[in-house]
Amino acid sequence: MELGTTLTRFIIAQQRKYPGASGDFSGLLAAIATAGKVISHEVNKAGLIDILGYKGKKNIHGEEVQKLDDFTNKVFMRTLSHTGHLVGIASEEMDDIYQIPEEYPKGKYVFLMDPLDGSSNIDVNISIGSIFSIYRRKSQGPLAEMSDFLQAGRHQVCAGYLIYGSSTMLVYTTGYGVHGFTLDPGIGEFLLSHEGIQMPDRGGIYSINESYTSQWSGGIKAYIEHAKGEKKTARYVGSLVADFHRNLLKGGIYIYPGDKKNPNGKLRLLYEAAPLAFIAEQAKGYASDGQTAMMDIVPKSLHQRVPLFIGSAHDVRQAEHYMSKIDNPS
Ligand code: P6P
Repeated sequence: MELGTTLTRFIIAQQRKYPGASGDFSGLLAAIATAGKVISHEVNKAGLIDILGYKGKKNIHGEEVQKLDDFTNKVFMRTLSHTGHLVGIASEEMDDIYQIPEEYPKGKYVFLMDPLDGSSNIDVNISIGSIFSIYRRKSQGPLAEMSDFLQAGRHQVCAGYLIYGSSTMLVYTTGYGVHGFTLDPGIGEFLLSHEGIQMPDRGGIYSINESYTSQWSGGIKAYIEHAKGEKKTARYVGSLVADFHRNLLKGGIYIYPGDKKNPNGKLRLLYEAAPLAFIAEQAKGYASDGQTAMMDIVPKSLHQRVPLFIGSAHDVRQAEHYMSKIDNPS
């Protein structure tokens, strides 16, 4: 498709090209795009209308100030609840699953999200993002059930992220490649800017927080030394979506490992690691927890954490090799 194609036109063309591609996603992706536009608008002027900070503060309009995480969560909930495609929603910002209200039409999918990842970076003007994942429900009844959400990443039907940076982009996959759309705020449209994104098999970048070196396993220490020996450069923004997006386009590996204190690391399986793993694999990259393919891990709980190794396939496999050789010698 020619660059500059609108998101809507691209989705319709995809449906024609791939009979398996469901038309349901056009409604869902349109709602996600709408949420992305609203959030982008707020994020880009956050410093002005003081929507940063914590609940209980009043802004210049005397309105209750919401944490940006709460604000973005509400924006997604409002735009997605009415689509008629969902039966339930899960979010990093909500302890339990949310049932689509009786008065709204319900559908056959469940939606999971980290509505605003990296929000601590917003007040220093560093790119942040929203990550989402969509599964077909397994249950049949009137209400969503936990089993609809606790599915391995391999069963995702759609995954993507919005990145609010020098420009706002929507990047997603429905299993037919990875495609990126850049928001033209002048016309309020997401326009095709990156069709069929493919991640280089080897990258020149490693992303990890080296302040935790003393807590790493011997295998991770050895791999990072190897990466330095290969002259990979260090890039770590402190915002997963920003680090992932750069590595997706340029090649590289992002690692958030488990350690002695937090054996499962910090990142969430269902709405951070699994959706980005779907994108990585669709872009010829790879993701694992250091041993098992991220897409094959069956979640046991909604907010389960998992170590994350994601990016260029060769680089992730090499990190796994160092860990199996040093941390788990057979
Ligand atoms: P640390 C942000 O809080 C986040 O979830 C990711 O976006 C980011 O990569 C990571 O945590 C940063 O964590 O421990 O390195 O500050």
